[in-house]
Amino acid sequence: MSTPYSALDSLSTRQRSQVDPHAEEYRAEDTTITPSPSGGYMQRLPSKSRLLPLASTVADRSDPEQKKKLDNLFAMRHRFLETDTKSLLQSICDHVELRLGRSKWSFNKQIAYSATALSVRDHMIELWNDTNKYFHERNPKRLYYLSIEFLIGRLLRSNMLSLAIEADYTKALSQIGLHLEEIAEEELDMALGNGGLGRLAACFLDSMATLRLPAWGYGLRYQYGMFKQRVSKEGDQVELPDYWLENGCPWEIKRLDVRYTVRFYGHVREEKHTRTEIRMKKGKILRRRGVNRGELLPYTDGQSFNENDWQLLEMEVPEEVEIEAAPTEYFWENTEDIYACAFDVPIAGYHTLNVINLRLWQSMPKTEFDFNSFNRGSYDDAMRAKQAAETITQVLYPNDSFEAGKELRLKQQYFFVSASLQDIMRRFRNTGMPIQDLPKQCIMQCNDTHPVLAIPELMRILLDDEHLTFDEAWEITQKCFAYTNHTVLPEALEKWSVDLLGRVVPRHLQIIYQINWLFMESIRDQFPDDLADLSIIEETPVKAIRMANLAIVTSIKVNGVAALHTQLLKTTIFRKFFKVFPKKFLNVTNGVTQRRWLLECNTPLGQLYSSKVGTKWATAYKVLRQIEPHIDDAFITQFWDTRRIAKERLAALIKKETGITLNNVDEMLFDVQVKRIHEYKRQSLNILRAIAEYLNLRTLTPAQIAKKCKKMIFFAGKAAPGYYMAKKTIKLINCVASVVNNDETIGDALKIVFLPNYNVSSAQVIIPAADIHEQISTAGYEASGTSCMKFCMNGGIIIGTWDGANIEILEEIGAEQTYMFGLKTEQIDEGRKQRFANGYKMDSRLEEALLAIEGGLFGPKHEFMPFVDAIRHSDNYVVANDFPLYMAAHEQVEKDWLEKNAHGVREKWGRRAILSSIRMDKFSSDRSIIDYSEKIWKIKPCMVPAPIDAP
Ligand code: F58
Repeated sequence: MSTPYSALDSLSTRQRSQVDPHAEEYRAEDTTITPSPSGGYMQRLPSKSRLLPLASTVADRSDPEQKKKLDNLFAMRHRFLETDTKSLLQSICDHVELRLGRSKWSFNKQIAYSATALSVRDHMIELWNDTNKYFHERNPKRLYYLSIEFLIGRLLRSNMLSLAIEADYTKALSQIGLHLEEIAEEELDMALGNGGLGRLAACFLDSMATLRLPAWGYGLRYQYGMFKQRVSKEGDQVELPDYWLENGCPWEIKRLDVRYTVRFYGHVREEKHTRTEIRMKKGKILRRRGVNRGELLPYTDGQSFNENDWQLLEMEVPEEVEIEAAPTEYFWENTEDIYACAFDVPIAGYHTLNVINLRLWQSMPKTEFDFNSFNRGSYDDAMRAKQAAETITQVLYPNDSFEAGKELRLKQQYFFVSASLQDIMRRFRNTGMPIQDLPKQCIMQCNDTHPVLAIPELMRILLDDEHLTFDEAWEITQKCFAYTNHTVLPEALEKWSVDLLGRVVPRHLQIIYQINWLFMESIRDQFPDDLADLSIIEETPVKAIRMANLAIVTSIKVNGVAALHTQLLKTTIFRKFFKVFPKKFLNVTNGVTQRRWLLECNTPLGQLYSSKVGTKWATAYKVLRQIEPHIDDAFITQFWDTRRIAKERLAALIKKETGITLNNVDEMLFDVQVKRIHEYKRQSLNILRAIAEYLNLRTLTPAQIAKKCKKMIFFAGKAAPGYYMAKKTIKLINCVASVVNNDETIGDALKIVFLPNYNVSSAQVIIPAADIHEQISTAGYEASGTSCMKFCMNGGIIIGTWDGANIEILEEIGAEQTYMFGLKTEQIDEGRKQRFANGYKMDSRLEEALLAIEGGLFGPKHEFMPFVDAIRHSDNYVVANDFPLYMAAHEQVEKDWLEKNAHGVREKWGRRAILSSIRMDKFSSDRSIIDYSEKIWKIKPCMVPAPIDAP
């Protein structure tokens, strides 16, 4: 019999029957972070110990009354929910009827989705509660991942996979005529991010949970996520609001009990605490001589007196002095206050009992409306404050919003960190530890500079609430933060004007100035010439706070996201900081979760791999390397079978969304570039190459065309609404596509597709289908890039520049598996000079492509002139230099694609694709998170123990 109150002791039989056969292999101590090769629920027990009841509960049990209540409660939920088909079906029906209030006799797919998701969520909540309880009892050091974006995507299938209940639900749903794949399509993406940075945060959460780390994610619950992209008839991007909460979000748990006040504006009142003391000091006085001898008068230097009557004496005299009785106090007053309300999203680890929490904050008014205005009949005025409060988390900012001066963006950032820190501090205070132990108990990772106001906010709490001295507060704060940088573009480094920051958070501006003063003093002697660059305050006419500088000065560690990127941080934008703090800088190369980006999105390939080496690779990617000896003709043929499925799936999506038909996808090279549209990512280079290839096709005879490699050049991605050039690039792609796809003379030789509204769920269809993927940024501009990792994992072959993570990928998978081209980072400046030197001759194919655009072959030439002019006259991203090298690389791609063995199989290509895929272990986010944990966070797993016999 197991001890009561040990919820985990009482897993249902289903869960116990899933004991992983490899569990015995898992010998790592729970003090070492090792992805479990077993990947099963049943990790080794940390000891014979069971999950203990909360200490308070134990105490209560001595009281018979209390004991009875607790026994009754425990009896209600002492077993985990059952997962047999009947129970699951029952649960889905219950949710349809009882939670969603619909009739079980007629409900649509959307309700079926919501009910199924709520049912899955029930299973997660059980584990999530136990995880929270277990963390609370063990009280380990915690990691808080602060990110203003989490690009989660859909959760239904990934949660089912994590809990190992997909097959059970598929069966249950089939009994009422529903297909899991169909209802999964009803889920709206949680698109709370712009791109790579937000998606990285989502992959990291998945790994943190899977590695059983005591970690929390904190973010914002935007009501409108990344805008929906449509393409107009003319080929322009059209932005529509993304109201992802249209049907409610079944994953989140609204926490009415977790609510904090966040303050803005107001002013800071200083209260000096002094008292008057009488002190004796050496002084001079005059003493009368003669009859009145003894009379005393104060003497001031230079005063004249009659020496016959007065004698000058030196002696101790009393004096009144004002002294500081206590440190000056600062009161932030007359603020405008709103509430931050918590919405929790449980994040399940894969095949583990750990389910961690992502807490998203939503802004709410403190008072529903202004009664006075309401009573006066001015309903608009009555609602104004409410609306202003709600605006803060209304919409996700698109990525063109670097410049200072965006008040709402600043308020979003402060709102986010203030709520998160109040929550973190509440949890810390509950431990009863002294405030000086804060760094032993928590570390906060700032995902870029957006959460960096957390630094002055923690200082403010320590100074104004905990009443520490500045030195004490600073000592603690410096040990609590780490900062990840995601860009080397100087213009993308965040700055806030001093005026704005001082208005919105006046106390924080004071603190930032004081931090800067301390820092400047500490380096003044050693780095006198660098002070202006190192200063947190930029002394430009409009003074600004440099958030990256504040982050670097404070953080325990600063990391870049790929080896080249970190190197560039040290030698370019943060060169001077690297001189001051050489030990702070380190690299943690990005990674992606293979669970979403292979297991979930490419089931056929995943199954093929598992058939050879088992399923352990889901938590230990390295296991896939064991496939290498199995790569024979039969395996390669099977690999191509999986690709056909993936390519047909993408072709169907393209047909549905654009009307374009792709025939014979097996033979067609799928050449894919998907990412945010940005000049440095060079969709421009790709579309110019596409035009050049098209112009060449037009010169060929039908017989020659028939021999050519058939290809689809595929684009997807969003342009920031205010980014003119990026939007013109989208239009050009669409206009070129329309001409090429309708040119019957070239048949199926070339198709160009722009798929609107790129998001996580369409990425899960696109990525498995790519034969080639374009990672062609100007060298030195892409911090890392993560889609390249997802493509490679799925067997897409990289055509890329010497940039970001491409370089490390090549080192891992072998140069033979890649098509690398173009100028290297250190050659870019020289390349630019040559490009505009006398005698430079542009590649003739590029010249023709530009002429074709200028000549109006693709429609509104005047609209494309800025695009053409940029290449002709400034070419900041060295498109012209790299163009011939890029064309050569593609010629090689075509040649290799056409090569087949005697059995008509693309054997060599298939082998390279498989090798690319199985050698990607370095780029699993599990590896990244282990690096962060060991090198920066210094945290250890806190594994929720496996159940012991159920009663
Ligand atoms: C991306 N940054 C980098 N920023 O461009 C990419 O190389 C890297 O792989 C990835 O981060 C993860 O490290 C990125 O996605 C944004 O989306 C910002 C969001 C906030 C506004 C400015 C852009």
